[in-house]
Amino acid sequence: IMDLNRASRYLSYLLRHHPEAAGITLDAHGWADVDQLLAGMKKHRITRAQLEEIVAADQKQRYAFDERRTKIRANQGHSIAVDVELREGEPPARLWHGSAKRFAASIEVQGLLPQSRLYVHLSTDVQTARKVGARHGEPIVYEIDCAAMRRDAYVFYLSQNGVWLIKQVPYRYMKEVQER
Ligand code: HQG
Repeated sequence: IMDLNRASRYLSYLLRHHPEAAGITLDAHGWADVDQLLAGMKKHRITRAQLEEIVAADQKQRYAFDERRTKIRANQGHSIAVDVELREGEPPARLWHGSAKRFAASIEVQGLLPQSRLYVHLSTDVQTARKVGARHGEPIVYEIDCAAMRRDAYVFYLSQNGVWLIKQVPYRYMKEVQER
């Protein structure tokens, strides 16, 4: 299990950020050839069956096979410019974003920006947002007024694995959630 966990993290790294590390390329829609990927995963050798297991067991459903199951891609989270054919969606009235306190001053000026990724990632509850933020340091959580953003014609996307994504969030739609 532990080994597959590490292989899964490496898979994220390859399929979202650095396919060249396995000597492979992604097509315009983010797809990698499964055989080439397996052959290129020299640091974490896994079998086709183990790859299937990682994809099926992934808690966040981060990966998807194409219909013929010859190609695989990450559903979201990329830093490289691929078009994973995100659908636009009508978000709930409020969503949350978890960050680190050390980014707060910058966020108050710039709002939320995708930084190294293609989109800003939003969470559907405060607890999840706090966990995401804690990956970067002492967490800070913001509530996003999605209803107001929709009235102002901002477009939200929902990834295949249910993550809300947006290009940016100006600070005027954000409110810090006081921890209790
Ligand atoms: C921050 C995981 C300064 C932003 C998680 C975040 C997530 C700013 C950091 C997913 C800023 C970027 C994504 C600004 C935003 N000034 N800092 N103007 N705007 N930031 O890792 O949201 O397990 O790229 O708040 O669950 O932390 O990998 O984004 O702290 O859903 O599938 O810049 O990754 O999912 O960090 O995480 P990241 P994230 P997986």
